[in-house]
Amino acid sequence: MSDTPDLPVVERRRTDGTPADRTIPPAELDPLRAPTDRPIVIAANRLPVMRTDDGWSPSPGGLVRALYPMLRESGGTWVGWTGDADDAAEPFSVEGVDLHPVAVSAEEMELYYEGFSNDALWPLYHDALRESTYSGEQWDAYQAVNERFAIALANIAPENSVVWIHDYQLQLVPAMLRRQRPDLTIGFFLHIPFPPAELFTRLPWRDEIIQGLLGCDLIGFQRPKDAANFQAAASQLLDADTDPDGTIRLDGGTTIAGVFPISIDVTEVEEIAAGRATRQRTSQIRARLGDPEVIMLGVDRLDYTKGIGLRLKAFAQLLEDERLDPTRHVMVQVATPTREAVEHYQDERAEIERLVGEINGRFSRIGLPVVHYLYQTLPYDELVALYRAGDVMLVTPFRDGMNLVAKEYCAAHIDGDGVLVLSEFAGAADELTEAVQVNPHDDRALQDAIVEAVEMHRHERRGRMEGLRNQIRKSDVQGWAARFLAALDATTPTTTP
Ligand code: GDG
Repeated sequence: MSDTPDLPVVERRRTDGTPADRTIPPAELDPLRAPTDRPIVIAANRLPVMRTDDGWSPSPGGLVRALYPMLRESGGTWVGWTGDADDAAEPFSVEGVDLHPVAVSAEEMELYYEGFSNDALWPLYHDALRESTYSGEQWDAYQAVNERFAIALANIAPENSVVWIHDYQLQLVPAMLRRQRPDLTIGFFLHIPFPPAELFTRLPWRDEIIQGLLGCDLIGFQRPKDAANFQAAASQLLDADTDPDGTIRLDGGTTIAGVFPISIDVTEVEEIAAGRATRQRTSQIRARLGDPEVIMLGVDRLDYTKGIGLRLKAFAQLLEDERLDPTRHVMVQVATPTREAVEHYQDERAEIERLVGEINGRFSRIGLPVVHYLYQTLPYDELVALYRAGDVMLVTPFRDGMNLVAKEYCAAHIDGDGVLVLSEFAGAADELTEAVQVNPHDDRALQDAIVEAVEMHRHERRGRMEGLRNQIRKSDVQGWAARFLAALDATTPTTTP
């Protein structure tokens, strides 16, 4: 839940240009009952809808598909920004779900969103992979937008309802809301890692962020380590009492830090993968790439956390050392545009494009590039066709909350084949133990992992993929949402200190 839009989805359109999910029929979404009798109110930086020629329709993607039916059933509301600066749209409703826009000005977009959220918090929460910018002006805007969200929630949440707030852009909202509405049950899910205390304490406003989050009854994290890091920060900075079971007590309030690894809509990906059009497109992609023996695939937002550059360097070294052969092995890298106004992202793009040019210049043949690089947001069914075409999927982030691409790749491989190379620093590594796991900082290990994947015997490939697919089927995004909401419902609302 990190970018434009701030949900783990990007616009999904069919290859003929029509939206893949213009409308999500209620019948398709209804089977899951909300695990609480109380109305649910969601808050996220972005609303779960996109503009179409006919108005608005739900943004496609797993998270929205999981939450939409619950909201509709519970008579709930989603509070968020439309994505356009200064858009003070009136509340509206899409397919039975009430949507409540929160206005964000052009200046706040720069200071709160690109600045504090994506140039201070994002790098700090990802191992400080880039220098954070800490600016009082950005912090002021972050507080102002969080306050606006809290006021909107306080005004619209029905009495004793359940409020579920999402991600690092809104960490102050829980305590702001708690002060105004002690009757509410408040949950928060952090989609990105929570850093170790020794990094987190660099943040000039570290106490305020912890206090903000401790307004919750339940905070969900992707990995046990994230929950432990948060507990350690609360204990060290605010002297909160913490229990090994995740309970945190401060000033008469109780918050639980729990672990809820997010997942994907497995059925949706499997259905797209099984479609005739997808199968045809997969064959066409292979043919267009020159029918190579092995297609290696990378799919990422173009973010410096994702390790795209080191993956390209490992591929280049393997070609150089003749462990891979440019006539038999090709790489496709989809790098989705993201946060283009932020300087670290401009630098990362320049470096990746330089590397792609260098590798192609050295190893390609006329009409047959060895790296196919797409700086584009592809239609979702095109992405699934690519997943199916990919023999080896390279997911090598330096740090990643979960990484849904790794799960989507496995779900798309309904043929039971394919190898996933996965960084141990992606949250998905906890569950996807049948992947070829690697420390991406170790260049030789990464090269060896790629060769191991390329040369893996069919029997082993299939055995591992079966394990991966079984694991993913066991925990889809619907189950994730249901587990979080059930745990939240089970907490006792804290009272105002
Ligand atoms: C954050 C956390 C956590 C990518 N390119 C295209 C496209 N995508 C879609 C993928 C996938 C999503 O974007 C990316 O999700 P990830 O999980 O891989 O990464 P982040 O965007 O960084 O997400 C992450 C997540 O939140 C959820 O909690 O897992 O750790 O950083 O769904 O399919 N979709 C389309 N075209 C593209 O070109 N249509």
